[in-house]
Amino acid sequence: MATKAKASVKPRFRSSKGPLVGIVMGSTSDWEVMREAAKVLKEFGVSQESRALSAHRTPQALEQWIASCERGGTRCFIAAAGAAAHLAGVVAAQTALPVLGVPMPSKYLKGMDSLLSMVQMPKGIPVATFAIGEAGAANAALFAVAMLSLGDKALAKKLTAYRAKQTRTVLAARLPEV
Ligand code: RP5
Repeated sequence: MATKAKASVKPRFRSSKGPLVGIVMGSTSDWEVMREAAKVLKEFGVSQESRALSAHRTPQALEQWIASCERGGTRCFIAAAGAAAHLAGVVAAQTALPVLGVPMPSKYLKGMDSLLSMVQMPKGIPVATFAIGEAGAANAALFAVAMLSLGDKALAKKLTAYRAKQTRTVLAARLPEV
């Protein structure tokens, strides 16, 4: 089964044909976490396509999707998987575009299996691995925005504004009375 999330608002930052960022996850069960990445990209107006495709359950469809994203002008991939999380490594094996990996929480080992599977890529094929779960999903998207900002002043401005707003929110927060 494939999940395809489309932003209701037309993204401002997009490639000519395909999504700027391809988000792939090993299962539809990962979507609750990975929607945090899609939400961040939507907030920045960056075009994305989210798909549930598995390295072991749908290997051919995964390969075809990566190739079609590349043809469409995708600039990086965010890949999320749980347990023996080889998806990000398999994506990285098939593209020279940056691959940002997000380890999914897992039932028995709480995502430690996913994290170690993903972060311990052998030398030569890198996967930039983020935190387990929602924070990792959001940060992978913010990292993608930062990379895209290198060639896009308007997007860089939005990222600076986002960070400034976050700073203001933290400084304005008051702790509850004892
Ligand atoms: C991985 O196995 C997926 O990325 C998911 O995190 C995990 C469990 O998948 P389901 O059994 O819920 O489909 O491939």
